[in-house]
Amino acid sequence: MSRLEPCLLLSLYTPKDEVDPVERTEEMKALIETRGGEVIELFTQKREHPDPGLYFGQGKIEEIRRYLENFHEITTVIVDAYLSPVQQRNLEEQFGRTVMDREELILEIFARHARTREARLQVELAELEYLLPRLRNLWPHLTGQQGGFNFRGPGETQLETDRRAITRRIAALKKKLLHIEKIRQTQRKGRASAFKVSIVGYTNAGKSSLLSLLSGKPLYVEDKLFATLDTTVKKVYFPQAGEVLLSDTVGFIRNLPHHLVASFKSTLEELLYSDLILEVVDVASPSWRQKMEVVEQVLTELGAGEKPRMTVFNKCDILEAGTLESLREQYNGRDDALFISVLKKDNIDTLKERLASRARISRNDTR
Ligand SMILES: Nc1nc2c(ncn2[C@@H]2O[C@H](COP(=O)(O)OP(=O)(O)OP(=O)(O)O)[C@@H](O)[C@H]2O)c(=O)[nH]1
Ligand SMILES: [Mg+2]
Repeated sequence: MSRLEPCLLLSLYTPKDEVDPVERTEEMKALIETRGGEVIELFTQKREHPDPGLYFGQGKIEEIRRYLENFHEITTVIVDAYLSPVQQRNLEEQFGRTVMDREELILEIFARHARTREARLQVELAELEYLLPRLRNLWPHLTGQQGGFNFRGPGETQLETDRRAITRRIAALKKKLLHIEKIRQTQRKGRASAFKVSIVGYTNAGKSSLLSLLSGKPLYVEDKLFATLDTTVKKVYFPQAGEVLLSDTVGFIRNLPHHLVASFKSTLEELLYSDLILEVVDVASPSWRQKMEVVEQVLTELGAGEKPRMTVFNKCDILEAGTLESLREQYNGRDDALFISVLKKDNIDTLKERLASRARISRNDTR
């Protein structure tokens, strides 16, 4: 077993926060674990707003610095926020450790999980766009010159060379992705007549597990965040409804880094071409309602908020019987919501019937 990398997690709470602090920490821990790290200690601070230079207050920085003096095995400090390039650099100087923010963490996970050529190109693009304003951070020993008026040291030159090379690579990546998108458009035309269902949901909800069960084909499923980054389309045959195309794609998370959203836009926009959006909710997660809101936001941003929808509440097998009962009552009589367990195959036949019935109706409508 490979050793987990010891990390320190830092969180700042401001009065504007909407997400429960415990949930936030749990999600960061899950992201860190997915990346192969382990949180040794958590430091938190309440503050009116983040400090523009250091993100945290000077006192807290001191406290963390003293802590790190005794824990040399901690090599990475992870901040549960999006840091500006300057904040990140200042914190690295203060702590003498690699400082990673939420965006870099998610980018690394995406980089590790990207399988197809398109996903790899998309992740590389997001990484380079993240890196570009941070290049200076990579050359602190060269660009740290003080006082020199209009002085351009060797670091500045190197920085310029790097910046140009990265800008060129970004342009090349965009071109390649555009080409892939064109091919996809052609494929889409070929599938225009089939009933298309897009499976969406928060990361780790059980989307791939469901697609695998419905299609009878094994798919990559793991108790990790962002296990899936590529769109997988499976043909499923439903008696009396014919062929239905089911697709599974990248999961959502709150505050998805905007570089990733931009890079994955074409993957996510596939949703717009579907006839039905099948939302999978991990109802065993304490914050499933908030996660549903995140999914709603992302769908709305993509322009898919008004698409026909069906919601499946998954992982009912690990829900307490009482909780499940009261939820069932709330959704009683709604044919667009279903309580299922992919693991125990509970209610899957009903789900298939409802999908088939939607496909049938749509087919008749278009005739
Ligand atoms: N207890 C329980 N676990 C489930 C159920 N369905 C899926 N899981 C587990 O949930 C975890 C995530 O499942 P995935 O299918 O990979 O989830 P996903 O939504 O595709 O996740 P990403 O691709 O990471 O966004 C896995 O460990 C599954 O075994 C269920 O009905 N009950
Ligand atoms: Mg998946």
